[in-house]
Amino acid sequence: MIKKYVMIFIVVLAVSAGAGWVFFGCAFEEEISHDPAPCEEEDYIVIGLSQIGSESDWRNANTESFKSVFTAGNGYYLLYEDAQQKQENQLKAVRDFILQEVDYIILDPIVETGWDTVLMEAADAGIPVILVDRQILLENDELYTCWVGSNFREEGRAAGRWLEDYLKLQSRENKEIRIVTLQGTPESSAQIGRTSGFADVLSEHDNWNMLDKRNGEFTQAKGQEVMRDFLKLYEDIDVVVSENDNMTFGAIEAIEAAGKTCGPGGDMIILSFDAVRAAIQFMQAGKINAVFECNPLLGPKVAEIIERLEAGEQVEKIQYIEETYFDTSMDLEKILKERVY
Ligand code: GYE
Repeated sequence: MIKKYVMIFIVVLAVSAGAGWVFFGCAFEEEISHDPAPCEEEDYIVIGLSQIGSESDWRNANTESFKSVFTAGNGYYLLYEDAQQKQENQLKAVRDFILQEVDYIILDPIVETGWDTVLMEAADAGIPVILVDRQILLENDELYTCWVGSNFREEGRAAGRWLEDYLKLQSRENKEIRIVTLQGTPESSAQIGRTSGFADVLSEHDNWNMLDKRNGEFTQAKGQEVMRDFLKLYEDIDVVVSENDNMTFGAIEAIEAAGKTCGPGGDMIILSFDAVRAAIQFMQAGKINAVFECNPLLGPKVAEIIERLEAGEQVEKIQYIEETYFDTSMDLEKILKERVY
């Protein structure tokens, strides 16, 4: 215990920019409140959060969601590490959290494999690990407490089902449909699930022809680059499946730069995932056909789990977040008004 608080003190000194708020927060609280409880170190729940990076609007909303809930005011001390898209950085972050004897580790694993050893180390140290967003493949599921996130395969299937219905409405259900896919980070569960979910529906349609699938790294720049290549390689593309909104934004730029159009009534049908505000706006502008929601606001749910664990309760191992989809037939103005990310 002593060691933990010594470590926290060192971290507080070292990371003065990030942690300055603790001091200010405490000073401020002491001025306005006679109850100093939240500012005594031993009352903080110390969280180590290993985030993947900042590749997309989704990711930024997800980070913000955690930061807004794990505050000193709520009784938390958050150690935040951005892995800049590298698993090795995440492994190092988790090991640092173990050394600092945090109370909980929150890990958003960039890919599904390669975590067994480090999770064993966390288990040996008695630190519960909560997985968020992406999942991992483990020999031993006991190595993490629970997982909270989206059903990516269902998202992929929903996109496939939406396309089926849309093609029927256009009386194109028996025509050849030429499809390309911009994929997210290879081997991430968001990529694996969305690709395989869409493939489930594709396998039911002999006339759907998947021309190509390439890695767009979940970023706008790479999405644009890959779409530019697709447009050079394939003359007729009917559908673009883009495994996140930011790649979609890049793809739209490439499509328009090539003198083509997309969205309802355009040359290509665009299907996207995440449903961040900018994607809804692109739908309003008639450039995306449908977006399959992936909810990044996991902070409150994880805080609730931690409260239950603190109270000695059991929590469900796998916890899915509810999600929906949006298309241009809906009242997008209203959706945008209610949208917080
Ligand atoms: O769809 C994408 C991203 O893992 C669900 O990661 C997440 C994905 C999200 O950066 O935008």
